[in-house]
Amino acid sequence: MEAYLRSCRDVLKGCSKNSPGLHVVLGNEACDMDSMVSALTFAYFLSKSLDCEKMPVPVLNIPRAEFPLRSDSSFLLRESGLSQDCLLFRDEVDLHGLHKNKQLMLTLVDHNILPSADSELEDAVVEVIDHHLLLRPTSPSCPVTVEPVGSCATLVTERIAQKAPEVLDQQVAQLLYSAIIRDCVNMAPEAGQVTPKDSQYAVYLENRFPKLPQRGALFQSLQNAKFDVSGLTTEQMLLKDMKAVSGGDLKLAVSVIYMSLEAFLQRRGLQQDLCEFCHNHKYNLVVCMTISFNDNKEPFRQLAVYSSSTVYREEMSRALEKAKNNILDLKPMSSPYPDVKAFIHCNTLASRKTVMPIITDFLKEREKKAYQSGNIEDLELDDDSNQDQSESQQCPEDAGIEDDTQFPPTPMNSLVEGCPLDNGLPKISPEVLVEKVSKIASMEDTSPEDQ
Ligand SMILES: [Mn+2]
Repeated sequence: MEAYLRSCRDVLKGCSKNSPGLHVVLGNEACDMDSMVSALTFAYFLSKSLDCEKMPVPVLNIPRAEFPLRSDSSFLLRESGLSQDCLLFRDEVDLHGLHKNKQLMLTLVDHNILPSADSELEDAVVEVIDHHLLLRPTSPSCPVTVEPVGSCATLVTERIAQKAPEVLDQQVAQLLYSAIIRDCVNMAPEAGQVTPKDSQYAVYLENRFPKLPQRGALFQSLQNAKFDVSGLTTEQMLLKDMKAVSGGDLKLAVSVIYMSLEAFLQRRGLQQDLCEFCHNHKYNLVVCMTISFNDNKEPFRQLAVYSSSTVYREEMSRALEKAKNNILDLKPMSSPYPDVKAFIHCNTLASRKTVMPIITDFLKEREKKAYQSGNIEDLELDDDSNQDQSESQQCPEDAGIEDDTQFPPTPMNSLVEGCPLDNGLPKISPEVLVEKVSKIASMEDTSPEDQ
């Protein structure tokens, strides 16, 4: 496999305007072990099994500089005898440029929809293999394999086992097996990730490759590598396993943090770190999902919502607390910081895969409301600024009030009815804002979703 991966780098180097181009296999932006393994092994499978005009190459969907933060993935690579020098990262391949020259085919693994920054690449997508909630409209030109299994690597194993079992060797099997064992939490049913198909293909790999490391020991070593956050800065911890989502005026980061929330909150200057993180990466909100293990090795989840804006923080917290069927079962816990709301996640089965749809629904709902009301409530009331002048920790950039100086986007209904803001922004006085906010609050109280 290493020879194949090295040849991918050579193909990229020799890729000129006249060459046929690349068939890129791309994992998701979190670039966790599952995404890395699925991209590497599926591209390798394609390279063996297709008479392909465009060379299949795996691309890891993060800049190379971020790879050391994926401590479990780099550990697995070392254990499998692969060098990270032979990998290709997102900042080393100009996907948009290739696409413009009609030199790109794209297979998505471990995600099924491209983030908005990549939406132009959509018509290059020729296949999808994933285990997340299907968000993609079906199209006859793009076969989609989406099943709610514990690991995307299970679906890749299935494909290879069915179509080209000879492609599996010890090294490829070790990559796939590790990703499955890790995502399915050592195949423990109580962790709620493993499905019968995951077990079926884990056993298939064990039977064909008896020299694979023993399950429990493998899981423990991957776990140790993953939780090895010693020496990371808060920013690196937030970036380590992060997904970004945005909608309307909100851009937020959802980070999984591998320690207890108490330990995380005890880091010195944490609120300041979060504030700087938001400023540097242009987020208004951070949701930190911590995972730690109790003495019985059972997972324990907690969650924190940070924003320097009280409105954003409260809205997001409320959306998570009120998520349908109380699926997260959040119980508030105390937080040493005014800008951080902390919760215990009583449903320990709910991972980020459960939390993300709640957040995207929340963003969609906010956008819908903003359109309906001509965006007035987007002018956020920053009540912090009146309260505590001594808050030197506050990042002024993150306070919402300066949004008032910008024109909000034209509401949809202006296309037919004329725009309520055609004459510019209404004069906003504090009284008007208070009235507006209380009106919104009372509307929300009677919303059918709340009952
Ligand atoms: Mn996955």
